[in-house]
Amino acid sequence: MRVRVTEKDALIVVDMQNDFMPGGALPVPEGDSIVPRLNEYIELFEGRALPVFFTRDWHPENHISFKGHGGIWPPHCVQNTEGAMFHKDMRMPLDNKFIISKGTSPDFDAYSGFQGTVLDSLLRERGVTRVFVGGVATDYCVKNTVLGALNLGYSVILLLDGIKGVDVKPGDSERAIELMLDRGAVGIEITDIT
Ligand code: VGL
Ligand code: ZN
Repeated sequence: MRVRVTEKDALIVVDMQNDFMPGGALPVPEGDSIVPRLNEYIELFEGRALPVFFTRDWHPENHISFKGHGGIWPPHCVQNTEGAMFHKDMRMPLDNKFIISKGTSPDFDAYSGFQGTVLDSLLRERGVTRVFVGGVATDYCVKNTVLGALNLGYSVILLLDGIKGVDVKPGDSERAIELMLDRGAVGIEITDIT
């Protein structure tokens, strides 16, 4: 496959935060292994002055998704804590970079970067029609962000070499990838970009 990055593209890096990395509160196995590859994609977009969006889980202490507050997850990505910070090696462009916080109110959860955020309006304002998506977790926030983008009418390129899943049930990530492709996302690896 050959894919060319165009003026109407944006990159969305999903939830590359310490709590989702090995040693974190809700670790994605090998979540940190995709940092170098994601940095390559970021550099590519940065080099062409194209926007890069970083989503982050940004929960209050009493968030509804936490055990003891009605949810299934251990507390994670609590606002302003070390666990909520981006992995220290993530490349952060100085220009044309946007941080999108989600799951910020106690009573609502958001697996999609579009849910309750300004992500769609920022993309639209910039004339973006296609998004490249990578990050964690394949079977939760990546999946929901990709499906959200498709529902909103964006074309979606799924970065197969820049995603990792949690696999609460074995095979969850593989099934999530199949679902995203079934819905119209196109899966690529960095060598497909020309
Ligand atoms: C996520 C579980 C809970 C994710 C966020 O970023 O995929 N997963 N909150
Ligand atoms: Zn969360």
